[in-house]
Amino acid sequence: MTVEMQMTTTSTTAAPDLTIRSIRATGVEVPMTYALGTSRGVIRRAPLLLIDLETEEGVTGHAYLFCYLRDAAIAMTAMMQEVERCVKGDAVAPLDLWAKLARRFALIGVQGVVRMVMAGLDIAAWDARARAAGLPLATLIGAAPRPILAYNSCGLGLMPPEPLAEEADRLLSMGFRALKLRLGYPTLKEDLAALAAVRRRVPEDTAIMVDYNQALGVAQALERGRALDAQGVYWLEEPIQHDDYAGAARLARELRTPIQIGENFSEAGAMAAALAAGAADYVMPDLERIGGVSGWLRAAALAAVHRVEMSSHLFPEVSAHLLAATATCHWLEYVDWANAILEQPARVANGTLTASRRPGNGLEWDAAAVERYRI
Ligand code: SMN
Ligand code: MG
Repeated sequence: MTVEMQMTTTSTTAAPDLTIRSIRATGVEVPMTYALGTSRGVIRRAPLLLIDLETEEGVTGHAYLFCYLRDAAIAMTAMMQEVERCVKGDAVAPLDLWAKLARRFALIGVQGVVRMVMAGLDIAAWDARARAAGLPLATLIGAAPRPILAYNSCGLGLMPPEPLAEEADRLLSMGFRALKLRLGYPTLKEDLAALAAVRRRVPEDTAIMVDYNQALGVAQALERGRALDAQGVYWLEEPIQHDDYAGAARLARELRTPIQIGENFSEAGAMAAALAAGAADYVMPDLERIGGVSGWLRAAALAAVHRVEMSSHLFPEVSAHLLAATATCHWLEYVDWANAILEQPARVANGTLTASRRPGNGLEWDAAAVERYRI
């Protein structure tokens, strides 16, 4: 090929450079179809922060964050204004943006809501690049949208056995064959009763993951874990404080049920420490805590090297793209929380979710719904 031809090829296939014009953050609080009663409190409405990254070139990247608390959405909106001041006029280059902001926020620390808004920018930046390239995000990062096995993680919070079993039955619509049950009742007996009630109601081959949301001490986790070992639970999630890797390693060694952790990994470095400690059989990083798409890619590489199955935490729409490009792809956590404000909610078929095939990550706001639920 002549030099001239090479240049022509390059200029027609490369995505145009993008420059940040503005970042808009909009807090909404949407009703949830099923309340989420965890051992750490009940969530009935989902506070989300919608992010629009506008570029000088006219492409807009989208992302949303889950804020856990309504007031956190307000704090994160303010943090995002500081992010905007810092990166306005910069190229939409996610790795460079992360590095610049990590320097800017070194003193306050890249953690908590600071890290969450940085992840929001990263997700929106990758979306803008994928849109500009005319490719689904999964394709831009080297894979393609494909059906990812999902479990229904809506509901199944702490409640009496009868309504719990009813809810489990309803959650198996759309072809789901896997559910996540929240545990951490005051007694082991109640944990077992909740599990038994769900078991009795659902088909025998239904996978049941259980999540303690860090409710137990190590000794208690050993006791309850041994009892659960006889119950065929698919995984035992966050039984103890999330960053007690020595304790989790002991559980992983002594219990038969696989230990699942990861929604609290703070960037891939925390996941590296957890894996080095033998603290998990499975991992499930959270998009906004692991550092957005860029952080996810690092975590996926780490999981591949360690040959550990990796699942997602929340954000099913974007996670479906990322899991498609994850070598040790395991389960997608399905929640419907963003459906209320999305123009095209993620579609579940046959218990699987396939990432959007439109350019970008597929997130598009329903403007009327955003107005209705705006904080
Ligand atoms: C969870 C998710 C979001 C809010 C609270 C609890 C839970 C999960 O740990 O893994 O889905
Ligand atoms: Mg969890």
